[in-house]
Amino acid sequence: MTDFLRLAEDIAREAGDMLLAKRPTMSGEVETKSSPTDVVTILDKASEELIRERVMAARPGDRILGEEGGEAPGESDVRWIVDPIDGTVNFLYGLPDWAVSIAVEVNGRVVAGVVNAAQRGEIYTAALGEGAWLGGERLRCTTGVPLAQALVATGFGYSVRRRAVQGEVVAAVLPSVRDIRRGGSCAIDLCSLAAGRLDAYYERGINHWDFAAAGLVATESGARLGGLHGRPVSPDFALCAAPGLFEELHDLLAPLDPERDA
Ligand code: LIP
Repeated sequence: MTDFLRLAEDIAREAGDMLLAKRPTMSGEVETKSSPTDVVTILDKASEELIRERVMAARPGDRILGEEGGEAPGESDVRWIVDPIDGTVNFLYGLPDWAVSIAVEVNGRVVAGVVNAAQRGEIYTAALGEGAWLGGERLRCTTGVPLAQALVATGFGYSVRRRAVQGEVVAAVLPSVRDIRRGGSCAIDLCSLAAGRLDAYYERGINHWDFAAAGLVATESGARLGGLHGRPVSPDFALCAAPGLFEELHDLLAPLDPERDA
């Protein structure tokens, strides 16, 4: 596990340094994906290429799932799950909340995760059963926060039909919580929760590469991560908070039927 974590951290650091160096001149070169607001920059692709090359050089035969390149087949029980830039819109606009996210899964279970929030100068790491860390500091999520006092992060998908429902849902949540944050990077939201900077997070429509590494950071900080009605976290729905607050927020969200699109 330590070897996986060390390798993932070295690679995430190298990708983050490359992105920091090239962003000022190259971030404007974009293509669109699922909708006109869903963008991929030339640097998302360059970052994923770099990560794939480094993983393949060190661990030939492992499988890799990446946001931009899809799944590369392989025989190994080990799969690397890569988001080369989570928070691409922030990256494009020069906002600091974007991250390189790398998780290592063994037999379908994430055992190590690294989130390099390079422009913040923060690298979050976690290993299964061994805790979550920001540099030398062990992370613990907030506990005992009632829903009415909770600072809750969420996000919105790129499709208009999904956003219409997400707007309704957040309008219903807002009067019951301290406040809402929309940071623009699922990975950073989950790491911020692990660091006690947020109390809860929910979102419909995030992908495996968005939450694989940061989800481990959050759970290793003591938070519960799951879907609605006892289901595991998935692109259908992600909810994360300390036990207690998780259930309170779940019971507010579930009747709103937030897994639908308009
Ligand atoms: C983004 C997420 C963000 C979410 C967006 C999108 P990308 O990832 O991290 O929180 O609200 O829908 O999925 O596209 O920047 O990798």
